[in-house]
Amino acid sequence: MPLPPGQFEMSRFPRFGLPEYASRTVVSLRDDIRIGISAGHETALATILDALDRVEQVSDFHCVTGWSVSALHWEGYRFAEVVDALRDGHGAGPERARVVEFRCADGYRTVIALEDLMQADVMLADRLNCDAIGLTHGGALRLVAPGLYGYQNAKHIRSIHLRAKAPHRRSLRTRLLRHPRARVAHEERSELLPPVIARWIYRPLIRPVASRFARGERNADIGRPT
Ligand SMILES: Nc1nc2c(c(=O)[nH]1)N[C@H]1C(S)=C(S)[C@@H](COP(=O)(O)O)O[C@H]1N2
Ligand SMILES: [Mo]
Repeated sequence: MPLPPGQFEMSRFPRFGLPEYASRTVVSLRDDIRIGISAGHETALATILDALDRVEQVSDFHCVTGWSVSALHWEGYRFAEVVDALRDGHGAGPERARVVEFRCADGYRTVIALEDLMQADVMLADRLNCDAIGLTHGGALRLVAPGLYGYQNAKHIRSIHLRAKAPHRRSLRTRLLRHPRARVAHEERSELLPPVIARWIYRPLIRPVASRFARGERNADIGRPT
């Protein structure tokens, strides 16, 4: 696939994210992940996943700071099938849902338009390039949404909630650094800044942030049983 506007190709898939999450090295546990609708019940996501077919896909990944990696091989479940199963179980409730909030084991959160998550290439993935997704890339389960910038591809998912609208007001920092939709094809890098300005601000952050994430991961190895 040709690179989207403003992206460059990286040969290796780095551990990456917002700097404050670099040393938060916690994975989620598949059986603990909850899914629900705002006012309704929560259920264990695993019971929904266990009834679905497993799927695989090869797709590219684009971080808003400008790096992309191509041809990652993911395995897991189609997100749209998870939503359909939830609707079957809950009747009318999810009909009003417009957004989905993901909360992650490291404290990261993001809110995504449901419409963007119903695309055929959106997955909940538990395997990457033939291995379980570990600490590096968002184990036990992460979102893979190739059409949305990396910051919408929530790692270490702990809960998923379908909601009528976003639960929080967006802070100024969030509005500067992220766009509520984040569609790569529309270069939705920032809610407030034009994309070319956002490119210019983001580019110098790539190396230092990648180093922080690599260091965070190395430190997590210390004391781990061998
Ligand atoms: N839980 C969690 N998910 C996250 C992040 C994070 O810091 N924590 N960072 C986001 C950003 S900005 C990017 S680019 C991708 C990076 O995914 P990777 O570490 O697999 O490269 O994860 C996204 N999902
Ligand atoms: Mo990112």
